[in-house]
Amino acid sequence: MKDIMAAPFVREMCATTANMYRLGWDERNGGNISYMLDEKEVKEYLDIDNVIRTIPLMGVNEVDIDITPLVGKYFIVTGTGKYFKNVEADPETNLGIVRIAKNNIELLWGYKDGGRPTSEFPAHMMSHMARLKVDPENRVVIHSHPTNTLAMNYVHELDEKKFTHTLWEMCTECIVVFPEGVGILPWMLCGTSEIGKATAKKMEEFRLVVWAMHGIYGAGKTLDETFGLIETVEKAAQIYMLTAHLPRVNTIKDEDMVKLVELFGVKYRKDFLDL
Ligand code: 2HA
Ligand code: ZN
Repeated sequence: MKDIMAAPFVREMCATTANMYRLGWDERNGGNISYMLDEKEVKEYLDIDNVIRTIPLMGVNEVDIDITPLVGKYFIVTGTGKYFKNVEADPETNLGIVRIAKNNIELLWGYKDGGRPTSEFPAHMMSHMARLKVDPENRVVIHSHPTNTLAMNYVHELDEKKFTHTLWEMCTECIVVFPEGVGILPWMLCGTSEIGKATAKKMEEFRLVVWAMHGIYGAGKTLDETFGLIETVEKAAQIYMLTAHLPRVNTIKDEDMVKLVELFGVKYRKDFLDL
C-alpha cells in the first residue's frame, strides 16, 4: 500500500486550500472542497474494506436528501469547522476520504479528531449530482468567500444577466472562461438541504453560483479548473471594485466579446449581452 500522505489528491487538496487561504478567500473555517476520486486510485492507498466509522448525512443538522446516484462514490472532503489555514500541516485531521452509502457515509481515512465532512455537504453532493448530469467528467465542487466577489454583492444588482455582463466587461478573457455566465441565489440559510437544492438547480445551467452576501460555488473537472473559474470571477470583481466609484472612460464592448467567443469557438449566453 502506498503512503496516503504522498497521494496526488491529498497533495493537491493541501496546495489548493493553502493557496486559497493565502489569497484571503477562506478565513477561519470559511470555504469547503469536495473532490470525487476513482476507486482504483483510492485502492492504491487505502484498504477500502476498512470503514473507520459511519457518519450521518448532515449539513449543520441531519438532513433527508436523496443522494442515491452517488452511492459507492469516493470523495476527499474538507472537514466541518476546519480551517483551510491548517490543512497542509495536518491533512489527516482536516480532511477525510469517504464513500457514499445508502443512508449515511463511510469514513475510510481522516477526520482523525472525530470530525466529519463540511456543513455544506448537502450542497456539495447535490451539486455533484447536478453537474454530473451535464458533464460526466465533473469531479470537483469548491465553495469559497472570495473578497471582491463578496464586496461586489453589496454594491451591484444581483441579477444574473447584469452581474455576469459586468464581470465579462472587466477582463477580456472572462467571457471565454465562463461563457455560460454566473448564477445567483438570494441570501439563504447556509448548511441546509434547501440551499443545497437551490444550488444544484442553478448548477444545471452554470458552473459558478454566487450565494448572495456569502460567497461562491464553483464546479469543474479538476481542482485547477474549478479554482481557475473562481479565480477569474474574483479577478474581474476586483477590477470592478477598483473602478466602480470612478468615471468609466473605456470598456470592452459587447461586439468585442462576440469576436472573442467566435475566435475561441465557445457557446455562450447570447441573452446576457445587449446586442
Ligand atoms: O464551512 O463556508 O458556508 C464554512 C462555510 C459555510
Ligand atoms: Zn461559506
